[in-house]
Amino acid sequence: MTTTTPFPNGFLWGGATAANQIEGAYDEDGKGLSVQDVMPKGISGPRSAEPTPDNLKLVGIDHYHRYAEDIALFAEMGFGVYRFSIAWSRIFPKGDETEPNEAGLAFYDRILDELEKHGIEPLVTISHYETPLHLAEQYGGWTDRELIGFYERYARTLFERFGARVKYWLTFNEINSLLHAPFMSGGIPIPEGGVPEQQLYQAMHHELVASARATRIAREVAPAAKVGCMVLSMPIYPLTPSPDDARAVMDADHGNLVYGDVHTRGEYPGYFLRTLREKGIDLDITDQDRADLTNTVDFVSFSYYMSIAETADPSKKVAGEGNIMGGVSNPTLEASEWGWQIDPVGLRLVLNQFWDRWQKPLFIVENGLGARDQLVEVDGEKTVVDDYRIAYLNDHLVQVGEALQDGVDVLGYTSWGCIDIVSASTAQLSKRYGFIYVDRNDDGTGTLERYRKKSFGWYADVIRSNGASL
Ligand code: BGP
Repeated sequence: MTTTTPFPNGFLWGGATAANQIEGAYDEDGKGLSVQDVMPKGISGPRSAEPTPDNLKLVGIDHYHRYAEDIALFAEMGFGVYRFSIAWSRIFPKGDETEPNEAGLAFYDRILDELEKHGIEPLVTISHYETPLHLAEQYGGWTDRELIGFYERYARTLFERFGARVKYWLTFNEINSLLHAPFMSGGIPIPEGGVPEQQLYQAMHHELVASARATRIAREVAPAAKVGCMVLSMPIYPLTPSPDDARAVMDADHGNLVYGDVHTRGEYPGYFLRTLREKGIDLDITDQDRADLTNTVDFVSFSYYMSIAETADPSKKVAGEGNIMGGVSNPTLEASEWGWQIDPVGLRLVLNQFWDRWQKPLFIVENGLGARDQLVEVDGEKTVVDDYRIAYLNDHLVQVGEALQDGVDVLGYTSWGCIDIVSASTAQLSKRYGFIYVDRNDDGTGTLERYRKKSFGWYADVIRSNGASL
C-alpha cells in the first residue's frame, strides 16, 4: 500500500533551541555576559545587577559539555535540520571589540562537526535574545545606531568562519518582539515609566537595517547561504463580527506584519508611516538605511504557538493571558497551563497569510507545547507519557500538510525545545517542550540525565514516514 503524504521529498524535519536556554557555561572559555545572564525570572521579572545562582540559564542543561550526546539523540530521531543560536557574547564578549574570541568560535565548530557527522543541516540564529550585556549597559542596546556596526562585524565573522558549513541563517529571533520586550529583545534598559516610544521605534529601525546589512554581507561572503528573517506569528481573530473589531484586528496585524513587509519588500509600508505620524515619531532614517533595507531575504521563518482575539471595545480588553503581544482571550479555544490558546488551524491560516502576502518560501522554526511533564518508569525505563504533546504536535503538523496542499511553499519544521531547556518567559525548566526529558528542576537540583519521552518515538516515525504517519 503506497502511503501518501503532502510533505515534499527533502522537507526539513527537525528541532530548535537557543544558546541562552540550552548551553549553560555562561562564563566559560571567555564568554561575556548577555542580557539573559541577568534575567533570572524571565521576560516579566526584574533583571538582576549580576548573574545570580537562581538563574537556571547559567547552567542551562549543560549542553556546552553534553552537545555530542544531545545531537546523537536528535540524529536517533532522524533530524534533517537542527536550529540553534550562536551566543553573540561567546564570539564578542562585550560586543564592541574588533577581534573575536577564538574559543567561542571553536565551540560552534565542534557543534557543526557533530551535526555533519550525523548528516544534520544546521539552521543558525545569529541573535536569539542574547545581546551582550555591555552593549545594553554602555550603549542602551539597540536604541544606539552603533549597534548596527557591532552586529555587522559579528555577522560577518560568522559568515566568514561558518559560511561554507551553514546554509540557513536567521538574522534575529522574533524581531517583532522588541516593542513588547525591550530589554530581552533589544537589550534596552527599561527605566521607571518605561522606554519612550521614539526610542523603541528607532531601535526597531536599527535592527531592521542591521538585518538587511547582514543579508547583503552573506551574499558577498557566503554566496550559498540562504538568509531568512524570523518573526513571532499569531493569527488575530475579531472578538465579534463588528467592523470595529475587524479594524482592531487590522491594526494589530499591521503591528506584526510590518517586519515581514520590510524584509520582503525592502521598504516601510504606508500604513506604518501613518502609525509613526499619528504617534508623532520622527525616525532618523538615512539614505544609506533606505538603500540597505532593499536587501531582502531569501525566506521567511516564524514561531507559532497560539492565536489571539482582538476587540475595539475597551471594556473587553482583559489582557490575553500569557503572551507578550497583547490581544484578548478567544472563548472558543482551550489554553495551555500558561494561558497560550491552542489553535492548530491557526497555523494553516498563518502559512496561507504569509505565503499570499510575501510569496517567499516559509520555514516554521518554532512550534511546541510547554507542559509540566511527569517522569515515570515504563518497562524499567524512565520516560514521560506525553500524549498531550503528541496530540498538540500531530494536530499542528496535519495543518502544515493542509497548507502544503493549499500550495504554500514550506521548507521545513523545527519543533521548539526539541530537548527540555529553560523557558524564555518563565526562566523555569518545569515548562518543558522536549522529546527528551532532562533531569533538572526549577530549584537547580537534578542529575542532568536525558530520557526519551513517548513523543521521541512518535516524532521519529513522523520523520521516517515524511509525515505519512500523522
Ligand atoms: C519564543 C522564543 C523561544 C522560546 C519560545 C517558547 O518566543 O523565541 O526562545 O522560549 O518562545 O516560549 P517559553 O520558553 O517562554 O515557553
